Amino acid sequence: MTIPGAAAAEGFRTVYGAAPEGIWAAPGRVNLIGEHTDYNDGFVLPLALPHTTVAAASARPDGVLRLHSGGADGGVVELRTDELRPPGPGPAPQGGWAAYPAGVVWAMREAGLPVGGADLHYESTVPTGAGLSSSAALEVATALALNDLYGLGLAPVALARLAQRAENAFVGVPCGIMDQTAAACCTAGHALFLDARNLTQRQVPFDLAAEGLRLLVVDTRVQHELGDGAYAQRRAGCERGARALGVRALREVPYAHLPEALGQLAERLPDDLPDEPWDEPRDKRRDDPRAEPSVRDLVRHIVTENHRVEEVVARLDAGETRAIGPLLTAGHASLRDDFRISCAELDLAVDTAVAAGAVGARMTGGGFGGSAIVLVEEVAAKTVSTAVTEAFAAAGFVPPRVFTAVAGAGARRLG
Ligand code: GAF
Repeated sequence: MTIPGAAAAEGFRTVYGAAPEGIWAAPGRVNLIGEHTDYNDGFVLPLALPHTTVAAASARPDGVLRLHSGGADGGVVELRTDELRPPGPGPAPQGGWAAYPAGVVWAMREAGLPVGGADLHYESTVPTGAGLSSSAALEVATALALNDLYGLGLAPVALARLAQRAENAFVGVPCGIMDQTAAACCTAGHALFLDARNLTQRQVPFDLAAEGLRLLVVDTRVQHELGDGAYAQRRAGCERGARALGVRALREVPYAHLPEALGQLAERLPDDLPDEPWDEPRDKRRDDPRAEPSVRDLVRHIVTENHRVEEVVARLDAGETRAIGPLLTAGHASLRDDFRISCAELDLAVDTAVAAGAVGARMTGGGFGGSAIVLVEEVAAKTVSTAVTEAFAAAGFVPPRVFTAVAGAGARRLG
């Protein structure tokens, strides 16, 4: 995967007529396991992709922020840093891709940091709308550039928090902290074992090639925006569950106490949705209003998912990488049946991959589209990938994009 550093410098020169002061990059990610656990103060295990967003940038003394993207339509977006405000109700005045970097500048200034104007030009190889965290890559590349240009001296986790603040308060997406921390803190050859409660972290060696394994990413090409309500609905349901159980966050419910917790929820939330087996055909699920999960289902997913993350890390620490496969596949079933955020394309990718001999597979990211990951023996990678592509064709779905993920580096300065 080519890092588009030279293209970003060249693009900057073309747009702004001078060389940039520097070039910074931040990656997309896949999450190995630990989905929707981040905003429940739980565990996640993402790894950075080689796909990156690169920002070529220079500071400006006049408080003007100019933003330009080589991949987006439209010209230069020009804003005044002292006029940046999170949009109120109604259409966002700074909407579109530029809201992400503008939000980072706003978040830094709101935090009292001495950040002024800048010229920025972006190039990216992170697919957008594929659940691979292109937004966080854009935010974190921006945050790192401003950190250096204005000598802020902030640590990567602090940049991740500011990037999340930008996305929550300025863009209006109630995401957790996983994607921004992955973009800021991942290292090549490792997965990042992150405790989202306090951002303590450990780099877990993840070199699949050395073990004759591969991680495939299947981009279903079904696009889903996190801002469209279903993500917020799941998050609100988890918070309701935590309140009913008298805990600050669902992370505090131990796996061993799950049956007891589900019993308490049945008593304390009499208006919770009934236990209804969800037997609609899979292709109807995405738009089915009955697909809303009960609070008990949400809690079951979060508690079992946190446990799966710890189990996966234990297997990786023990050098038993193949043993994580069934845990990944169980994680998919939980997201499909309890959290109810899968879709026909993701289910088909996972089911076909497993039937064709994959070690394990699951959807990754926020859900309702985006990408699946498939852990597969190196020798079976082609067979499995072909099986998935053929199954999509047979189902009449848009052809998926399949590629290999190798754990890449986190955010860094390129020049
Ligand atoms: C999205 C969010 F941005 C993350 O914070 C996380 O909740 C993820 O969905 C699901 O695990 O990527």
